[in-house]
Amino acid sequence: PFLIKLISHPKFLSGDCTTRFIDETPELFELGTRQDRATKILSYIADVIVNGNTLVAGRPVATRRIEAPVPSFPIGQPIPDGMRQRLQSMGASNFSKWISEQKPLLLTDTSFRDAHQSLFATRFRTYDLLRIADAYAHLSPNLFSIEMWGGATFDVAMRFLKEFPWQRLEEMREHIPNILFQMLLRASNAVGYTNYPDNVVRAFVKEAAQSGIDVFRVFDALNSLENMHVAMDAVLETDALCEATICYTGDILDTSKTKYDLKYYVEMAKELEKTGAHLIAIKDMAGLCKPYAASKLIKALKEEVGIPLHFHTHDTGGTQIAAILEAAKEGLDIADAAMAPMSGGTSQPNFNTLVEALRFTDRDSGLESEPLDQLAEYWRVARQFYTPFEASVLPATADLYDHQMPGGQYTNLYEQARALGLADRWREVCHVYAEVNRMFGDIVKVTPTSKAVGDMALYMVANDLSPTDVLEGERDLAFPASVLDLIGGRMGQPLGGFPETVERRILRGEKPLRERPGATMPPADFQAEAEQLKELLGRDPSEQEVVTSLLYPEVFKQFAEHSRLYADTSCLPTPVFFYGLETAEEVAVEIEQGKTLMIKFVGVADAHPDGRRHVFFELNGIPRSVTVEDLA
Ligand code: 3PY
Ligand code: ZN
Repeated sequence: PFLIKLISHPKFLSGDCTTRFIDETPELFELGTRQDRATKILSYIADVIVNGNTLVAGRPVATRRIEAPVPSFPIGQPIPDGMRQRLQSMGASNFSKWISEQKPLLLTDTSFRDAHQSLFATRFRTYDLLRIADAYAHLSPNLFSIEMWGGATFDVAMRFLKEFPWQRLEEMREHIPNILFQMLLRASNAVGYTNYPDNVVRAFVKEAAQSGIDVFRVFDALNSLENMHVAMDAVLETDALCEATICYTGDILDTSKTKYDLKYYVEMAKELEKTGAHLIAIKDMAGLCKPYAASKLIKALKEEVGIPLHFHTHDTGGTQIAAILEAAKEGLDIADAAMAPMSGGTSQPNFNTLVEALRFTDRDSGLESEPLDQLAEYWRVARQFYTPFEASVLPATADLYDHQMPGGQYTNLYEQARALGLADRWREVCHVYAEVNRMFGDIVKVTPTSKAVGDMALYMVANDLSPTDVLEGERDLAFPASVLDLIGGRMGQPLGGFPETVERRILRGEKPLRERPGATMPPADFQAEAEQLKELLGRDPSEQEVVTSLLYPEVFKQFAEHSRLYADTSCLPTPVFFYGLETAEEVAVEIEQGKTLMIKFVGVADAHPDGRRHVFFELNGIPRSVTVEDLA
């Protein structure tokens, strides 16, 4: 292609064929890279056609192939200003005061993050998120925020969806300049499952704020304040809002329980306020904060702290829209909900009906329902692309309040149990999860501590172990790595510590860490990491890439390998990414803004004796073939 382009270039034809001409005519190379990218994308599609995508193998098939319609909005009209412009003009502290003065209940839409994390394993692709982005900017400028990054989205993007998570953030930002972007940050666990060195956490926060995050919801999985400071201080150095988070567990209505009582939460909120945080989140990750508990909690917090309160819950038990309404009555400032088709069950309560439930009351959100319903319709249809990941677990029974499993884990753990052949023993898994929690001293369970409790529960059920077998048995047991991390203190220290028998039996003589893990972790060497990445990528890495590789070295390496082989496959429509193309099907693939490839699948030849197959396409109307190895 380079030669064809060269000899057909007007300047070359006119006789100017010095080597300087080649140096000064970059488009010759551009075409080369573009064609290279096209070949890589074709290779990806060919591979999926021949070998399938392991991500969906053996799962229910999504049959929808055509795009989900997007709501219309006035084209060419400027994007209305929203909360983001207000934050930028007022600054974080004044904006926080402004929130406290608002009568309407402000609302966050979690559809872009927690809803799909909790309903179908975080599998929503950037492609489908971006398609609705412009409509959000135009139709719902008065949302408080969109929760759209962090939590599990970061690693799932690279690990399974083969996307660079920072690209999602930046592209969404380009399309939605007016609504606050919110992320979930696991304090020193950042967006991972284990504590990281302080300098990695700080660099991550700085990069995230620069790339477009406006609200950092910072929580620690054991509610350890000392573990939250590094991340929160880093947020406070940016212009973003620092939302200090209390994870809710137990039941404040049960006065026989004293570990996580009302006083515990009020004290924690007061401490968090002292840090200079702009907002406080009550993160009810398991949907345990029952309506009357929410009322009691918000009432007490409103009396004791001056900064706005943001309530996050999961509707696993089906009770939680009532919790939001009760909290709103007591002066809650902001609530989380998810677009109707992305709501309910292990996800957040229903945004659209919440808006109507508040209508004509003191806390009327003031949001119009019609545009929100149009946005909801998009999610209803786009969800059809994700049939393979739909969880088959049903809403929780009242045992939810005993096992206390977070919404994001509930569906995942069920899938893990099913994979181990334990689907019919799900109730037992839930029961053992509760027993593990009690055995570990009744801890806060949210990523990553919840993962350790879940891993332990599955391990015990699969091996028919009781707590007595674990604590008193003679057998040499190989506990899951996450359990060793948790009990070894490497996820931080729980209130009151772990029971000594548990430490002794699980750690078998290894001394647990008794202080903040980050305090003793050597700082990461960013320079050395950058040099290694230069070798891997064949170019200088970006700062985003360096911090990503420090967080997830192996996952990043595999993602880089995917990009080397197949270029950026995030531009493929979701049915094509999961299933390839059907014979004679043609799709338009925008590989960058304004550059679209028309790809038509023509057919596959029989396998060569060495197992390779030619796969035929038309690329922009011109026949092209690529060769793939048939792994069958
Ligand atoms: C996460 O950490 O990803 C969570 O959603 C916890 O609730
Ligand atoms: Zn959540």
